[in-house]
Amino acid sequence: MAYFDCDKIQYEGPSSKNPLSFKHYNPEELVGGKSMKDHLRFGAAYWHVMRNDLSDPFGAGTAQMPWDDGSTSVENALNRVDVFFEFLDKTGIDFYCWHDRDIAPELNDLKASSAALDQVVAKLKTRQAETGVKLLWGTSCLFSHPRYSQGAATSPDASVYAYAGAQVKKALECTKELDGLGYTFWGGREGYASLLNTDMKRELDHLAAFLHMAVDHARKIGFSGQFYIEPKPREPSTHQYDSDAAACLNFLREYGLLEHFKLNLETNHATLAGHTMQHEMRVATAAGALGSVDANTGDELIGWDTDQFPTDIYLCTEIMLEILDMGGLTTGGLNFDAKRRRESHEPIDLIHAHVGGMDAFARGLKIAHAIRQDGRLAQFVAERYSSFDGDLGSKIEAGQCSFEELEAHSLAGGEPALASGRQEMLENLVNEFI
Ligand code: XUL
Ligand code: CO
Repeated sequence: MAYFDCDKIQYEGPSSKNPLSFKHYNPEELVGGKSMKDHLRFGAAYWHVMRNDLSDPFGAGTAQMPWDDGSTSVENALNRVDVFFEFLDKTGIDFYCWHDRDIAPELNDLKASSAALDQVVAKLKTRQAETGVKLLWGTSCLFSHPRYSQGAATSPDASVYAYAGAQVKKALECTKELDGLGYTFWGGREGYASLLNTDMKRELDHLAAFLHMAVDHARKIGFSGQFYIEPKPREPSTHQYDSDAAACLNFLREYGLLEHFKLNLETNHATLAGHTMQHEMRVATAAGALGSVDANTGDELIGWDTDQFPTDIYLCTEIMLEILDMGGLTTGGLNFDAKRRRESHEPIDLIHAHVGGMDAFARGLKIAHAIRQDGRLAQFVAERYSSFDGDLGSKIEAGQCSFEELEAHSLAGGEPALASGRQEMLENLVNEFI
């Protein structure tokens, strides 16, 4: 039974008027000697594609899901797997991500929930083998169930902490079973609403111990995938410990975890933190810790995590510039952690949404590649810092300079003649390529 009313989406080129075609994403087309497919490594989020009913705080779900009987049965969960793979086949998306409780039901009993998970994982494994689809990363839902209302790895209750550990243990084992390329920790409710009832230092210590246990368990079971932390500053907690890339890197360094973790950055989380996505990516790359991307966007006029599909060509260009600059994605991908608007309730809207995101990123890739080939932007930046290539600058960069030498240089050289930053000229240059 097919649920998405279309054939497999084909590349038809920029002049096509068919909304269910790729105008720019041509999977095998080479950009700089590498296929678009390998550059972009698109992933689909099981939670949005299969489980998001498009409800919001003011109203019920609108999404039509004719395949779903609304029950928490394992049978229903198994049925969803086939629908999801129909979706992946039609969009040509090669990777996917899940939370344990998206793919299998929470049965309010650890043993029963884990047994249900095993059944669904077995089916996912079969479907992966049949199709070549890969699991980009798995994660554990440690934020929906009321037991986690005060946090999971930062809960004040050691029994809740233990339950969360048991859940991650199992999710890690399932990720390994599915040859997952990574495992993500998003903060969920790891944060606080009030300091009146919170021992922050203790919670941070507990979180670090939890992540160390995850690393240890991965080693024990032979899981060699990449661990990620996904920063987000607020929502659901007022204050999230993993608030942005810099905060995560500091936490990972402080607790000796940086060698085991990279960052999975999400655009809407960056903007909630008061940053651009490009800023967050640059912070991560500077630390050698950019791992993967949750590809979405927020809404300039709405102050929460709207998880919209990325359609902005500037945004996709900036993201692809950062990815190309770091030498490309390795374990990570561009996971569409994005949902349709509540008004786009038909199954086919899922296809429209992903096709649009894929095409926007394909354009971003081609434009970013062209900007890099052109070389003027990089050359400008290199020249802007070229005074640090001289004798004094090299000494500074090598950590071999003193304030006495800086003073001597300034006394001899007088007032420095500053060059223009030329921001507007560079913005115009980028526009040449858009
Ligand atoms: C929440 C979010 C999550 C993570 C996985 O804002 O982005 O879906 O990506 O837990
Ligand atoms: Co995300």
